[in-house]
Amino acid sequence: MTWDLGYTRSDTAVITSENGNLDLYVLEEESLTELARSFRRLTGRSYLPPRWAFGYIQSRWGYASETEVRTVAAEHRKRGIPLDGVCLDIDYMEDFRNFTWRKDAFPDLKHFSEDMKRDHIRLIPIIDAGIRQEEGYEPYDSGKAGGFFCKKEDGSDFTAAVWPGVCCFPDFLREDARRWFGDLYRPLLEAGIEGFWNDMNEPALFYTEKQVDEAFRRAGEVRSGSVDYEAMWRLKDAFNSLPNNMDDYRSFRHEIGGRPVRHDLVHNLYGAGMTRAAADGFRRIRPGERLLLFSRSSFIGAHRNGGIWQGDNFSWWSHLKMAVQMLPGLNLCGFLYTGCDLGGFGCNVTEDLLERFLQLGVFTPLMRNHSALHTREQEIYRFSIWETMRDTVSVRYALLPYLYSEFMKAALRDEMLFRPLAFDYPADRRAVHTQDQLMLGGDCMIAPVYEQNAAGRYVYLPEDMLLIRFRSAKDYDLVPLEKGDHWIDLALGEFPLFVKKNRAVPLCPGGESSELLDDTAFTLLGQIEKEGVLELYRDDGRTTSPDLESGLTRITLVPDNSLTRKVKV
Ligand code: MIG
Repeated sequence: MTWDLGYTRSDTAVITSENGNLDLYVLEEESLTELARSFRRLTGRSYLPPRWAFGYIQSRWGYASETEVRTVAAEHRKRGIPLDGVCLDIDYMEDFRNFTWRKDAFPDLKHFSEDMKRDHIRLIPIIDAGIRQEEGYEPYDSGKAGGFFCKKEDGSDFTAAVWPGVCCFPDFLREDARRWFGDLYRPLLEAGIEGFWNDMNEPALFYTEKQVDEAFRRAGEVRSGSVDYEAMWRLKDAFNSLPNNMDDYRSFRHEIGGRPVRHDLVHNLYGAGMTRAAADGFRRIRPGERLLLFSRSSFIGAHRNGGIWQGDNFSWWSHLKMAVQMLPGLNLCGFLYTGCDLGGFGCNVTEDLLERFLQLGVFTPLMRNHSALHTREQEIYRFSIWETMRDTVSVRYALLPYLYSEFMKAALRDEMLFRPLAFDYPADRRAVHTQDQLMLGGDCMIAPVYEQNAAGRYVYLPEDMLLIRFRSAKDYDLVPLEKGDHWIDLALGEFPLFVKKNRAVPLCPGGESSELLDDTAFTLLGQIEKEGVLELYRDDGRTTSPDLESGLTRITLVPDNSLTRKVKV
């Protein structure tokens, strides 16, 4: 499909589909908020992660052994940097084969994962879409026997190279193939794993044999011809077009209702199907449990089955801003459990950039520091300002019961967690054009710093609000501000949260893991001039059938002259 949104003509949107098929749904509502809700009512309730998934997660492409992961965890614990999870990237597998783990590096995964859980840290392994084509490797053998892989036109299995070498691709658009794939997670679940990330499920293809042959043929033409500038581009293109090649995507088929369907026509459903395969598998294998699942590729509808992370960003200031701006779009689609690779995935981060990324991450449901192989090591403890970063993460833990509550209320009421100001203040032209601040839940607004060397920023307040300028969970300023534009001083270790009048944000005492938080004693921060209510949702953090009403505690906010007060609930 092509979406030409004001590209050809700035006042016209043109959507064209290659095969002429287009189902268009038109939703009409009185407001953007209502529109978002009715879209979600149509597409289904958002995925609910377990509560521990709101903790800080450390990740890096390259962690290759139990010893290494234990060291990462210990460095956090030693310094009091809160931590709830460590991701295992492809390096934990045997030769990148899905559903295996290196016996030399992880001799007893079950024992290891249980040990980590005793320390309130979960392991979160990655699973890729491609299955290595290799007889004797169980997932390949069973997939082959079931005929579950995508096929070429001649009926043979489509293959392409990805990390494990030549791979076959499960046909996630088929019920029986999804069921087979979902069951492959069982050994990892039995080893105590409670969370996964699904990757490479666009599916990403490094190359096919056919395209390599073609590239060499084209390169050969250049070699024998006269050397000119066009030949140079042809040579370059021959090899640059190997990965994720459109001809490859056109060359394989899915089976839908017994009929073959070309992949490129259903491309975006592939990652969504993988997410569904995993989620359905979890429902069968662990009924009544919420497991963590987030995916790189997905689609409308699969927000019922898992979250997504924002993909391979870079350690760039512009990508920090972009991460802010991606949140409402994802929320609109129902993907509430989301966040970006904090610090940036590609390139080498600077310490100020990581700190500013973390300050955004304090508020995003997925708060994960992730970086690519060969980039600068990006764990908080690698940096001279690690104490500042630790204090920033500590704010997340003080806010965690509240953020979890806001998330659950949004999910169970089919609302967005992050909204552009335009949704809440449609008549306020200044608010409508504000693109670097977001409403968060029912009471708050965020306005992250996303520029290097900035000692603060301008913030537009669409109504009177209380500024909380955080330095740590215990150290913050409270400044009541009036509606309008304000310059807010925000030195490197400082970041703001704005709270509407007559609302309050509860801070718990904090802790090193989500499981160790006391969610019965809070400090309420807010400017209360007339009576208000704080609705705090709590549950066991794992049940799959949460009940909003019975989980809600209503805390009455009584007018007073103080900006803080203690409550027991
Ligand atoms: O080709 O597994 O987006 O998060 O670290 C790269 C290695 C494959 C892409 C993911 C990234 C992950 C990386 N993967």
